[in-house]
Amino acid sequence: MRGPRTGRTERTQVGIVGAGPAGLLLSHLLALRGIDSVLVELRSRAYCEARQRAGVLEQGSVDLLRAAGLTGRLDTEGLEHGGIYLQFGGERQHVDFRELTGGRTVTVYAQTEVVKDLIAARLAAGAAIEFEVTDTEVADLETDRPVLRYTSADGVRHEVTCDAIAGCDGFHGICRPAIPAALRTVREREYPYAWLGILARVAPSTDELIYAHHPRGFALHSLRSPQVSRLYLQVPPGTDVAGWPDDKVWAELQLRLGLPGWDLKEGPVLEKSVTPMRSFVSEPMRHGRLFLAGDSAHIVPPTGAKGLNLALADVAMLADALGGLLAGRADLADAYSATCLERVWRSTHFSWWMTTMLHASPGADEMEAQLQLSQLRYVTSSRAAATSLAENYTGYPPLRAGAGLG
Ligand code: RFL
Ligand code: PHB
Repeated sequence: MRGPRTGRTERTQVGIVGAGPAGLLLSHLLALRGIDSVLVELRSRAYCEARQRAGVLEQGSVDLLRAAGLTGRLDTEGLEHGGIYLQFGGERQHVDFRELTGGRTVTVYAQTEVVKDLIAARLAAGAAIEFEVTDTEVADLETDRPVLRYTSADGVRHEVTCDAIAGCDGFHGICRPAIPAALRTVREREYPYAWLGILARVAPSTDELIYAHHPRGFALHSLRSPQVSRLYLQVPPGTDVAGWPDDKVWAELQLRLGLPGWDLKEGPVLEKSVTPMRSFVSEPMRHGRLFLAGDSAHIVPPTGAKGLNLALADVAMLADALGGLLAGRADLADAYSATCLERVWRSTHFSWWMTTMLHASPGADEMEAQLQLSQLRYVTSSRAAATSLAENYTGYPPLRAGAGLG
């Protein structure tokens, strides 16, 4: 391997590590405030735009993207949903978010599309995004001139002096570990199951998402467009997709989602992958001039559809905090971690609650199954319990529209 070519020293206001939804939206929100940033990303643009992940945006996330001028395609292609179905014990019950929350909804619009829209908007504005960088490092975090170093795709080593650094580099990134271990507290739970997800070229068989509790394990019917469906199956952790040919996936989905008189339509499988399930929170989300946002600081299991929404909410808050800090006011930056963590813990609890209510734990006895079924019957028959689910799913507390824009 050749060493990096001659180093280059540069200056920006905010160095951002990671071009996922958190890093991209932060760079956009900062630009709206006239703040410069340099955004570095390990992967290629094509890889970032193709990665299949989340699908559900809270209303507050949609409002935030709209206020930031990013909803051109979302407004025409996003599918607004006023509720979900919970299926258990051979019944399918609707939870009506609009009615329970005074009109709040969620929007199905794939994370890949959010990422494409953000990359296009940043590049059109002439932003500095470096894809396919290597050897990213952050240093001097306890000074007011932290440094971001990386090697760009052409082999040149860069050293960028910043006023602040945003660690938006996901769960496996380098920013969280740059905080001394003695100053970090981690709370974590691994679940004894994973999700096998498929993307299929077939019209959705449902008008709203179906979350199904089944003795064979959890299943979810989600969607992407009038022509493309997204479906998930609970599988053991570490499952190899090679052991799940398409016909086996469809047969299992038919068993877990099936109801008399309802037809699950099948189609060609476009993508298939397995996702582990984890709850993880690392506190605090700030160390000196390094601020963590999104999956770099916290992970939730996907059952509550919260990960992407938390990432967007963090950077809305961070744009405000950095705007203040760069103008000489530290109050919002000082409050950043505690303010974000309140929402993070609410979503962590909600995601854990949805996950444990809906999945079959290996070795679980009939007692556990009956407790889950009782909870599901309660949530679909008590207005108070249904309202709690609806208020959390659509976003609690609702994200202030325009947050991050000053
Ligand atoms: P990301 O998206 O992981 O982006 C981090 C970026 O940082 C880059 N990176 C580096 N760059 C430079 N130098 C380094 N050393 C770097 N190390 C890493 C990475 O390449 C990457 O591009 O984090 P971000 O921006 O915080 O966004 C978080 C979301 O991606 C995540 O929370 C959601 O996808 C979670 N999630 C869901 N969230 C929802 O809100 N609603 C959902 O319906 C939902 N469904 C899901 C999900 C996640 C899933 N998977 C696969 C984990 C469904 C699934 C199956
Ligand atoms: C998705 O459409 O990918 C999706 C929807 C709801 C979830 C998780 C993932 O809870």
